[in-house]
Amino acid sequence: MFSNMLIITAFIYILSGMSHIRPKVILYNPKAVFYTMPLALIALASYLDKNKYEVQIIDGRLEKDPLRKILDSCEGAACFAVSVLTGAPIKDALEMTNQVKKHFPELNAVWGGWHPSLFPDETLLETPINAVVKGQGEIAFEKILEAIASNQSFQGIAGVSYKDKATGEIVHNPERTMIDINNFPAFNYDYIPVNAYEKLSGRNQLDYIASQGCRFRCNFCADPFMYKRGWYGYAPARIADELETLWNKYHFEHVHFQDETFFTIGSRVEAIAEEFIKRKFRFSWFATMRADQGSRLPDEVFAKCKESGLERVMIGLESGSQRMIDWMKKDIKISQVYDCAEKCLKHGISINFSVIIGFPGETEADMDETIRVVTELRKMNPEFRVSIFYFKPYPGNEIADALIADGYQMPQGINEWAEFDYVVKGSPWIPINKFKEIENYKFYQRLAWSKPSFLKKPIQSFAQWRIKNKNYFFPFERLLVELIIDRQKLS
Ligand code: B12
Ligand code: SF4
Repeated sequence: MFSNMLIITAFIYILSGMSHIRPKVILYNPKAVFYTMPLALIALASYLDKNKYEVQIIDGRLEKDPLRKILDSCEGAACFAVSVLTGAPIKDALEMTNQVKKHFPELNAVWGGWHPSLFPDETLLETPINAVVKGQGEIAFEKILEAIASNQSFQGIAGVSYKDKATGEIVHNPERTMIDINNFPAFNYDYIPVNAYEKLSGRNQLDYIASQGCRFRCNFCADPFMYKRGWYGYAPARIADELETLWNKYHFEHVHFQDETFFTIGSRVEAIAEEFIKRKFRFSWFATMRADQGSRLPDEVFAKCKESGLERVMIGLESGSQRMIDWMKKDIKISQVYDCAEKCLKHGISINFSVIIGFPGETEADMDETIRVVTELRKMNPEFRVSIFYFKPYPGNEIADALIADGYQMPQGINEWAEFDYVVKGSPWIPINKFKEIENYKFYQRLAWSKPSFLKKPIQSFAQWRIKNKNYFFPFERLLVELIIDRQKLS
């Protein structure tokens, strides 16, 4: 009698345990050179019900042997899902997915994020994955997991393209309309080892995103394609509540807002700053600002932002030539850039300007104008830094489409996209002499307007003279610095 009872109890125990077995979902972030937190995967993980799914995030940038970890984790899993940006991350995503599919052919593999959203057909055709999620991922991914759990196909799940299991054909379900992110739960950073990112990035900072999308139409950017010019931002109190909870846990000294356009609504920014001040937050913060938004933002809001810890903003200047700015549909005026810079100067806020040179049709006069404007901005404050990039067409925008129509050869297929490198030296649209001049300018502007010191003064004056006269004859300062950097790399 007693042994029967024991068996029944054990049986009930096993059954109740089984009812708690949750499908395992493995989310992978491919290797990359920078160490921002994998916010896309945190967004997906946080949206899924913890009682229903056992979610694990694996970041290729943190693991010594990511493949081993993935294969161990995929044992018995319901889905292996990867977030993929265009370029090098594709290579790692592909290698890991191929291995997963080799070891677990029946396991559903899903890719989402910017690259698969731009190229769903190619991605499905040339990889062993089962489905692609396009655009905002939270709901579509949950629906995929529900379909897997009930052994259904992905038919009809908005925002998903998939390979039909029976025919192998690619099926595109209708697009999913982006919804307000205020409907989604707070990001659960417990899914990642927050301290490990701090160590790698060298700064005790938290990556956080307070909005999704962008309302603008710049024709070199993939955002209008991805989010169809939609934008949603968290309510100010929510941002403050979440950051307060996170600060009490992690004690970061800086928050890096990863939003495309943080300053979209001036009154919202003001309310965010007021919340930070009211709660006496002790961290500093960084965010992106469009020059038109900054020039419209009242002085007292700049002052509140500064008081609340705003340290630096990132402004996409793109070009100093108004003709080029208009051509790229940036919808800003150079006067707004200066206006914005003046306000930041007044309130002690630093700026990173980002500039792109070498657009198709850009003349040398346009390039000279960019250099002139950059020089003016650099002179205003050593803390106004400028990064100059060379234009390279990347997918999902009007410029790329026009170039393709004109016969420009973009990478063909997933393997060529994996080799695609955004950070290039030069552009087919820049004459070689101009390229050399810009490379010299990039070096000397840093020297000429870095923080002055008594010892640096003569070298700085000489650098300023070189820039003014476009005289880069025998650039010994540059050669010396490059030699030291090369030596350091070798040692
Ligand atoms: C942080 C960041 C990075 C990080 C990487 C982030 C990471 N995954 O580890 C670093 C610094 C490495 C990086 C590098 C670059 N980046 Co970047 N980056 C960003 C940034 C600012 C934030 C990304 C983010 O976390 N967003 C927050 C999450 C919640 O949104 P999301 O990524 O869109 O994710 C949602 C959906 O896409 C989807 N989703 C995403 N992944 C997945 C996966 C699955 C399985 C599913 C179902 C859904 C899904 O669901 C998510 C929730 O809704 C974005 C701009 C932005 N604000 O999004 C640019 C952005 C993604 N980067 C971009 C670019 C151009 C670059 C660089 C080229 C910059 C440069 N000049 O070097 C490099 C290139 C990368 C490379 N090829 O090596 C472009 C897009 C490029 C592209 N086609 O892939 C963006 C959009 C900026 C822009 N407007 O141009 N970047
Ligand atoms: S460049 Fe910036 S402002 Fe322009 S569309 Fe892209 S995200 Fe929006």
